[in-house]
Amino acid sequence: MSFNEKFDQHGVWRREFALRLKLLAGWMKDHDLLDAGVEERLHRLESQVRSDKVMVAFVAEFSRGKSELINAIFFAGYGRRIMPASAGRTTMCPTELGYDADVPPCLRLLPIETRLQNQALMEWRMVPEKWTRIDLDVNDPAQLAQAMEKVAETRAVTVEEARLLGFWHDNHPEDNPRVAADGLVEVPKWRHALINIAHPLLKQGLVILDTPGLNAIGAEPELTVSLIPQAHAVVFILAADTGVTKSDLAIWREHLITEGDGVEARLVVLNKIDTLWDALSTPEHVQAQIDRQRATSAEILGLPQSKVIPVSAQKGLVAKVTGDAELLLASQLPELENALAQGVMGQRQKILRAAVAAGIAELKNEAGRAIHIRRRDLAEQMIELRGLRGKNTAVIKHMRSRIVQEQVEFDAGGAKIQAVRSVHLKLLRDVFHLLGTPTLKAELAELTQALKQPGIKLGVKKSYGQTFSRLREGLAKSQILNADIQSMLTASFRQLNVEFSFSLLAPKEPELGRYQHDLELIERSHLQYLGVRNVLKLSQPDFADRLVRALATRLRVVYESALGDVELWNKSAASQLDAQLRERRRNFRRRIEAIERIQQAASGLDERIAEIHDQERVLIELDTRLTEITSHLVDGPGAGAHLRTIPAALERTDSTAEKIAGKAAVTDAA
Ligand SMILES: Nc1nc2c(ncn2[C@@H]2O[C@H](COP(=O)(O)OP(=O)(O)O)[C@@H](O)[C@H]2O)c(=O)[nH]1
Ligand SMILES: [Mg+2]
Repeated sequence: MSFNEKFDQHGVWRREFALRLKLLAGWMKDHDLLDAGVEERLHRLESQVRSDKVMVAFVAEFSRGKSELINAIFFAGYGRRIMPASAGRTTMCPTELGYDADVPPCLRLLPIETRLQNQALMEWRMVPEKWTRIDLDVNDPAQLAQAMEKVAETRAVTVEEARLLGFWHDNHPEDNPRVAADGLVEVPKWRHALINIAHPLLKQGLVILDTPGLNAIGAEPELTVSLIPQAHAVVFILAADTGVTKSDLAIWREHLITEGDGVEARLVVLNKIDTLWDALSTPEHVQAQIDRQRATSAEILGLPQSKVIPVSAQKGLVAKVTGDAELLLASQLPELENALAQGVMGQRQKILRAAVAAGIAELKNEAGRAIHIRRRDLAEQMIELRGLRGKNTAVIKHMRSRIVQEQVEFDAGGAKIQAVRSVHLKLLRDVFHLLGTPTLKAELAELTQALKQPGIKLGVKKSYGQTFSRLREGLAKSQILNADIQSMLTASFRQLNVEFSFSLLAPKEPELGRYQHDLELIERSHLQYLGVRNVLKLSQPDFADRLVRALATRLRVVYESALGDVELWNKSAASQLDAQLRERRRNFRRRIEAIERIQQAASGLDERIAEIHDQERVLIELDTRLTEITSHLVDGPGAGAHLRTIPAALERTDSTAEKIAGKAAVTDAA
């Protein structure tokens, strides 16, 4: 299966899932199972699946064939080159291809001069008016390709300007651009490009990042410390005609080597194998030469040979456009696509599905608990009513006043519930403080200060180390606080359960360990980046500033999602309390209503008992369906057959169920 097919399949699964989730939400609402905690969880699941992006980054030195490979893998369907990829017309700025339905098809370009200001790239994304916009006509591949040529534009500037923009380094003269006769040097005109087109794969959440060569990557710290490490797959490209050059190796070492997690997501491609094709040699001889190149490249990069995939992007593109199956096979492009599909997409799917399955399990527990409480209340009422059989009016009247008395006592106990709630909130406030933006800002302000000190270059590792150990400490502290809150909740819930015969169960506390892991990855990517030669760039104050800003935007994402987990946890605890209070109040009302009916008519008792029987049956059915629907939800793609059975199951209306739900809604409003 090719990457495109696998990605498509993933998209189908996501759409089906979103649809099923919507049906589930509607069904839950109809049966009054949608409390605030459940709703929040549904909402998160939906946005997690809907907004799931898969980013594939192509990183290499100039002219290795990144853009050509992108054309061949993703855009062959347009019948021509979309990304400029011909000698002398290379991408000069990082270019992201994606799809955002809120923006018309367009190319947006951020001027290179924005580097002189210190906002992070992430922040520039929020100010669309600073970008130059060119509308794209997706039905006109020629116009599309012509517009894309913009990413190859350059500007001539003085050496001083080039230095300010980050393209000139006195300590690395060999990497500097050539000075023309007029004393000017060529630098990219644009800093970053965003391409928005409704290509089928992009529409489903694929984001492709095409990067220029080493010089431009090095000047944009955010690329190295944020975009590339966060990509789900990074394709590093070598060319068979050049082998591994010094600058290839520099990119590999400074920007791509990762230990642990990242390894699976790295693909190394040996492109341009067609340059080794030779009509005068036997195919075996050519293959032997390709194998030799492959082995040498793998050895230099320190990888097993199997990790280097030989292809010809150019022949692959031509073969796809002309429908030449034999050439496509020879280009070996399908092997690369397969590796992307299995490795990258397979991994991504697994992760997303596991997350979704965990969320659904929690959802089911919470909704299941509500059903359980209702059943228990009915059972108790049943005992109460059976006890009234054959009793005279005085006993019935006494029963009524007992229920009223119970209700009064319950309402008086409400203060205890309030107390639990306010202790909970008070403790949470400390966690919110630890994980909040102001705290993070303060930590990073210290780092900025440290990096700005003259002569800091050697102490930079230490400053990073200190900042990150403080951040880790903060996270660890939040985790301890969370554990305290969890024990408090467990104890108070147990007590409330005894006192009010509730069935509260403290929801699972958030697992902050994975955010510790994120911090480690972020620190490592920064240190690796600074380790080799970029540390010298820190003598430029604005470079240090840009670096910290890049760090801040990445950390903010981590902290926001940690905070989100804590909020969800809090919401499910609070909404359990709310739900049980509400159910109990409703229960009192029902019991009193029942007694009143019995007082009014002799047949009232039997009628009410029959009703409770019906309601019990409905609840049992509700529970079965909840299990059914939630287990279908986590099925794999192509489980469309299940999807079709669900709406039917949901549509099957049950008059008694409706009566209960309807009645509940009315009494709640009262
Ligand atoms: N022979 C050959 N040339 C290729 C291949 N892929 C790319 N090229 C050429 O290499 C040059 C640079 O390609 P491009 O995609 O722009 O490289 P980038 O700078 O890495 O994006 C262009 O002239 C391409 O036509 C290939 O597989 N075989
Ligand atoms: Mg290019």
